[in-house]
Amino acid sequence: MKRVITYGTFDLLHYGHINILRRAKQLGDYLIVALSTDEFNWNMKQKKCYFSYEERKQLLEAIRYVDLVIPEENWEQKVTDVKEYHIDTFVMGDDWEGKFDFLKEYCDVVYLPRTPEISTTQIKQDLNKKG
Ligand code: C2G
Repeated sequence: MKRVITYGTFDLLHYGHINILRRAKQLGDYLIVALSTDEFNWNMKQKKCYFSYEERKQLLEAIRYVDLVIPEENWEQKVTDVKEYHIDTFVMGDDWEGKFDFLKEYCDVVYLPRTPEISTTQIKQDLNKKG
């Protein structure tokens, strides 16, 4: 069984996220999503999430491509995660191109094209415009 992992905040879940989760799952048989906790988002990514970790976890667990959701609590856990979960392939959107190549020592590393026209920032801007 080929095991795939990907990481992210997935706040205001949108079809760009679904696109990468679908393609990540196509690379194996079992997809783990390491979901950034509220603390990690705020302390390390300066991201204030609209939905809490539990709410974002619930959303991700409802997606057919996702088999397991685990917490992402820090930048350093990826090597441990890859070993602990016997990961064959690490996947991220290509906005992270090259940033996680150190994992090539432990598993395949795949950067997939982002869905260009959608982002949480864009959604928030459009909603503000519509008033
Ligand atoms: N993504 C995408 N297309 C978009 C938006 C996002 O393919 N239009 C992808 C991103 O490239 C990423 C995943 O969806 O692979 C999750 O995106 P974010 O929630 O923005 O994740 P990020 O904040 O980049 O956190 O340790 C890694 C970090 O946790 C990644």
